[in-house]
Amino acid sequence: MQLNVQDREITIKIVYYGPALSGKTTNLTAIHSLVEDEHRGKLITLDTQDDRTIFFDLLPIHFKASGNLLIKVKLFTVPGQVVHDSTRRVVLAGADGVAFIADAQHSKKQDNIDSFNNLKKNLKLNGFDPESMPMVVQFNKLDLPDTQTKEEIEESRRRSSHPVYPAVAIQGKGVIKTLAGLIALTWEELEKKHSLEDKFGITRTAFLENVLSCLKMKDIKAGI
Ligand SMILES: Nc1nc2c(ncn2[C@@H]2O[C@H](COP(=O)(O)OP(=O)(O)OP(=O)(O)O)[C@@H](O)[C@H]2O)c(=O)[nH]1
Ligand SMILES: [Mg+2]
Repeated sequence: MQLNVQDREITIKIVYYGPALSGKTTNLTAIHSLVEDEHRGKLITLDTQDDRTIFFDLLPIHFKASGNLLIKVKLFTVPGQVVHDSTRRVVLAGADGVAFIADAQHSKKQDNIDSFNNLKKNLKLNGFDPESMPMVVQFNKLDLPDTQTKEEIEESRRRSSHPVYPAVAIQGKGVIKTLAGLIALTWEELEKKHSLEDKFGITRTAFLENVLSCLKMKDIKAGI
């Protein structure tokens, strides 16, 4: 996180992590089209080969919170292919929150587990404690056949210490809920570490209302 108390600016870094082809880039594309123009910058997709991320994607979003506080959120994706591990570690550095995008197809279960373990390893290598990193899990591609059932997702939710969200990112479904949930968690953690309420005079509730009103505008219109 970057804090600029004088200019009343906070920059938060969020990283979309997960196995190859789980839909990380698709989440950013969907967010780009769902968030109002005034709240987002350009979606930058760096170095792709056959639509596979080789380096990272970046989408900056921003909004004004009460008390004239400017919140900038930088959304990054990592490349999911196993071979790009060192890039994943670099992109993960300095993250304030992680959205783990799992592929809900039964055939991808092991890939999800391997990627989750890889995430924990890279968090540790970057000096983070995986337990205290704000994190949400998204089960994506629920439009496909042979994906995890509602009951299976419910079971994961019960067992997981992280909030779990269902999604069909290609249709924009679930992506805003995932992001809003993660921003809320991230704020709580940053508040603990940096006493943001004292510094900027903004309460958690006010912050969340600001985030939701900014993120959900088109989402609600689209009936998602
Ligand atoms: N059916 C379906 N396909 C999806 C969904 N989300 C993404 N896809 C497709 O899955 C493929 C991979 O999506 P990406 O977003 O590029 O995946 P990624 O996680 O960024 O992949 P890497 O960059 O290789 O790590 C693309 O063909 C997407 O259109 C979804 O919800 N349903
Ligand atoms: Mg990608």
